[in-house]
Amino acid sequence: MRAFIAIDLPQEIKDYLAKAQAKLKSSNADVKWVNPQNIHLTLKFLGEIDEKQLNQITQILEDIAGNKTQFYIHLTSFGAFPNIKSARVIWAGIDKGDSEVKQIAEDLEKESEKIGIPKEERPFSSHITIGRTRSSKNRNKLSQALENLTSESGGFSAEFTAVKITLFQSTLTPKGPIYETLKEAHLKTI
Ligand code: 2AM
Repeated sequence: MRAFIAIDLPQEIKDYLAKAQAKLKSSNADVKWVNPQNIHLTLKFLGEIDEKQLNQITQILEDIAGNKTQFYIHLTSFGAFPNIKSARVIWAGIDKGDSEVKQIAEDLEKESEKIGIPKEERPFSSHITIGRTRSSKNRNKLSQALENLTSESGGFSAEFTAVKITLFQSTLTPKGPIYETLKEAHLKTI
């Protein structure tokens, strides 16, 4: 099965990101927006895993989560990869909570490599993907809209407590991916 590990977001954060998408949509850029219910913070993309690796990864999740404490994640900025002027992946960035997220991602990377999961070649950069461009149509308007949204962040930001890490199964369909929770591992209470 195809799987990945992520921080699932509370409903109010999904609603907040849906509002951000609505503001960015006014740029009329050619973007495939992520269904707000599917938005998450990816920690490690696993790709295809077998039953044995599924059991191993479940244990890894328990071990890592059991050693970490819940923490705050603060969303403030909006941007794009590879850069804001030529956006391909449009994201919400995280401010408070970034070092904790990175640490969990690094631990997952290290442990999953031991069970034969391919190593991620790109350096980890915490982000929450909210859309992917299909063409360069109106890319300048989109970059302006992303900058406006970030500068509004004094009044347009959100915070939540990360309480668990989730193993998702991802099934690709012509209508988009379907994500199902396979395992949730809770972080220690503050
Ligand atoms: P992204 O947020 O950076 O786009 C589930 O598919 C998640 O795994 C996506 O949100 C994506 O993170 C991440 N991912 C990493 N590598 C991937 C790959 N090769 N194919 C699909 N998704 C990948």
